[in-house]
Amino acid sequence: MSQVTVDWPGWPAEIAESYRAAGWWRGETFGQQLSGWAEHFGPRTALIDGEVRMTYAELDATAHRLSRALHKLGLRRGDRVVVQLPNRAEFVVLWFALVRLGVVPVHAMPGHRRSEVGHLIAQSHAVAYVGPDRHARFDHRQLAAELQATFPHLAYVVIDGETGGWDGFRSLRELLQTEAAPIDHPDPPTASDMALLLLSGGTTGTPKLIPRTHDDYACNARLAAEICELGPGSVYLAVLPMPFNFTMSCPGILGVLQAGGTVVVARDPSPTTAFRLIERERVTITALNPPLVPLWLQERTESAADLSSLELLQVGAARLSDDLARRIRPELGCRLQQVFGMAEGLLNLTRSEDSEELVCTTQGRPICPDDEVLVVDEAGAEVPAGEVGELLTRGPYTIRGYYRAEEVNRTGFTPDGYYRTGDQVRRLPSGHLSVVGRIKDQINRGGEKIDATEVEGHLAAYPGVLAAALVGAPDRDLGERPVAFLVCAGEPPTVRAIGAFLRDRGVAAYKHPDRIGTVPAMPLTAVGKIDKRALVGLL
Ligand code: J2J
Repeated sequence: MSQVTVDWPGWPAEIAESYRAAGWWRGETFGQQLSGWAEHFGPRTALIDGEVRMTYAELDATAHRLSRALHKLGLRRGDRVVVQLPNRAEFVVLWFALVRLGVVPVHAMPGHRRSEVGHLIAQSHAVAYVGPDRHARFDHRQLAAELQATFPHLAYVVIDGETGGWDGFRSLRELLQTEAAPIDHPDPPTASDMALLLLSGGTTGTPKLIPRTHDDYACNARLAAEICELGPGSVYLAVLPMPFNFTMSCPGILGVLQAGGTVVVARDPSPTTAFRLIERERVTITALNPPLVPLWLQERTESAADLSSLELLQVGAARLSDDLARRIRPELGCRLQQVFGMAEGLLNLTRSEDSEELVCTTQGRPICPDDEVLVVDEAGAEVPAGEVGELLTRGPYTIRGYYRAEEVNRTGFTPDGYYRTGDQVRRLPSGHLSVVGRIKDQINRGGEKIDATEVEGHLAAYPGVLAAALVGAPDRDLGERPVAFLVCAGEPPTVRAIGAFLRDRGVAAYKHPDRIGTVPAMPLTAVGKIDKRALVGLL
């Protein structure tokens, strides 16, 4: 019997039972976990953001207070709320306040604009949007007003900062200060409920939402924390965006908190800020994407900051070159851990006991003994050991299907529940995976994923563009950059003109092509698809 809900396919009942019996799923919601942490670690520091320092007891009490205020506002178990906050303590407090109510945060990235946030709201049928007032020279109140005009179901807008006189917008600060009465008829979530919705990197042109349950997400964070040997003395610096799965739970914020450690917020990802915070707060672990690594190595040669507390540097989200990997320990004086993860679930980590060679040349191995991994050829048959194929996976924290996406789920997963990652890997006898390529139509811009089909849809709307294809051009700093190939009637547009056009359409800046190429006609493959390999060959 399959545990099927209308919105998303869960795990088959007997498999779910086996995950519970094995102890991967512990039946505790994040609200219950936070209460438990507050009991165990009460006076210890949970969260540091600039001059703000919160103990576990304070984090728990503040999240409780905000839960009550949000309930009073009208939010109820099962509602979805799009959260778009840059790195700050309020993100953590709000996240726990929502999940404790059973309200589902939909994780938007700070760089997302009208197109992306609008899709998230439409797809999740969100009732609320929470954003900053302004961030990175962008006014999120203006965006929220446009969104409310477009989506009648978007009943509430909550702004962290000045509401600026917009009609009906609520201030997060005021909600945090509200002393609302205890909730009359509480309707708390259960651990098998969807706790949050993450955004997939996408390949199909329409964004896909990833439903993660309390049970499976807690398993993800806890196992990662165990492998990273986290404890009450661990201090984690959140450099990458906090809503990113890597920063949230690999082990990230949730892994550190369940171990009784401290999360330190970096409000910007610059190495200068990070080095200052590492020295000041005696940070022991942090996580970067590959483009930040050379910046850190450079800063190390110029900065007198004391990094001696830093034990572990995690790097993931895109392929780290073996050469850069080998420089980390000698130049930064800390251990490297490679991280190959995905918001859909499966997480691979290198281990402290791994040889230097494995740590520098592979992307780790799965964190759970019940993670099932297959490496298959185009026909779906397993390839011989050591050969390259597509990675398929299922396990206790890997989804069985996207949220409200029945059609995509039919092709994105095998009939027996494996997620087709679209990543090409080689598996070593030790179980370590080496990521060698990708068969999905996605560009990985230094860790930021771009759905080629989605951007092509926008480009095709540019006046005079007859056909458009977005490809990844190899790049020394970012690994890949997006390049648009266009077939044009008349004069081709400039990169600037395309950038302005995409900005007007509300497309996040990281998706804008860095270069434009023109072709008289798109090269086609034997089956009549655009031959992207041939286009990359033209670069
Ligand atoms: C090569 N490609 C990688 C790596 C991810 C931890 C870390 C990263 C993510 C993430 C994450 C890679 N080498 N080390 O969710 O928990 C590419 C693969 C993968 C896709 C997933 C986490 N690490 N990738 O990056 O959902 O192509 O998650 O399928 O954003 O990133 O992207 P995303």
